[in-house]
Amino acid sequence: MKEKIKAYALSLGADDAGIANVADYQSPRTPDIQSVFPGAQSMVVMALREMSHVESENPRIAMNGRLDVMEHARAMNYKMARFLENECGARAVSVPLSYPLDMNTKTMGVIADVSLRHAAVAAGLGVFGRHNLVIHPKLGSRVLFAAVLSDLDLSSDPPVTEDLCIDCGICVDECPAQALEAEGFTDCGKCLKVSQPYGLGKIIGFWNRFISADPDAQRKLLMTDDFWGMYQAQFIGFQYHCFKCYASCPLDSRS
Ligand code: B12
Ligand code: SF4
Ligand code: SF4
Repeated sequence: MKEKIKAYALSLGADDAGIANVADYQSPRTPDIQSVFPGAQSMVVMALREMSHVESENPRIAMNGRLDVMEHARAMNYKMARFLENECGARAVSVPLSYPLDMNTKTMGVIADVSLRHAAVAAGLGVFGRHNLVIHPKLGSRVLFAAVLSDLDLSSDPPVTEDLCIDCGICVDECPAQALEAEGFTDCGKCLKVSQPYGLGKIIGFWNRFISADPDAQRKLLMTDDFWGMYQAQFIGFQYHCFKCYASCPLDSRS
């Protein structure tokens, strides 16, 4: 059964796939998996390589490449959930790739329902590196993860035991936000300011300025780059402008 599921994942366009029993999914900050999907017993985790768009200094080209991967992953998740239900007799649900996220003032919108990095580790697809991202043994750092939960009782694939990160420190030095200074912790506030310049922080700041401005100043605020960037972000979703920790790591599929 496991081999059949993984072969199907590859046929959908995944670069690699692994399976984790939920007992091996250890993610202390995300909710209990049973509250996400009651009856969940395992997860199929798929790895997708990102192309060279992550190297682009043009934020539209970089983000457009990301949107392509996300659309592909979303279609893969739907097909995998259908396969598990139609061909394997399971109940299955797809995990959000990045969003929807629980946006609230307590978790500050940085805690997912299912942590895909911890899911990938549990499914034997990689290990954490100094950049706090998961490095895949063949694909390196430039990889996204997608997952589908099901009630199939499947065992976990063997974990990666090798420490893949070579501790060169390039990701730390290249981070324009200095968000990776402390080991094992990403300073989300710092990262977000740079990686999502039209995110919630910008929107709150903008509307705070707007409500305390007089009508003439309000009209001027509507003709600023900030407002126009926010306009575009509202239909793109999260709009990443930084991929440096990811792209600077020498561990990529070509190394
Ligand atoms: C919210 C979120 C963010 C937030 C918060 C990140 C964070 N601290 O978790 C922000 C906006 C800052 C962010 C930034 C980025 N993100 Co993001 N993000 C997510 C999301 C949606 C949820 C993550 C989450 O729940 N975190 C909360 C909990 C799980 O984190 P935690 O337990 O506290 O773990 C933290 C540390 O303790 C440490 N850690 C935990 N265990 C261990 C173990 C060891 C050994 C080590 C060294 C560290 C470590 O890692 C975390 C870093 O703070 C996931 C998708 C998903 N559903 O998982 C993508 C995801 C993590 N993001 C991803 C990426 C690529 C990025 C960015 C490169 C932005 C971009 N251009 O795409 C940066 C990288 C930032 C970085 N170097 O850490 C990928 C990572 C892929 C990979 N190869 O690992 C994911 C998995 C999306 C996906 N579908 O693939 N992200
Ligand atoms: S995405 Fe950019 S700002 Fe965020 S941690 Fe990585 S390099 Fe730093
Ligand atoms: S850039 Fe160097 S230190 Fe950072 S994750 Fe990659 S190998 Fe590890």
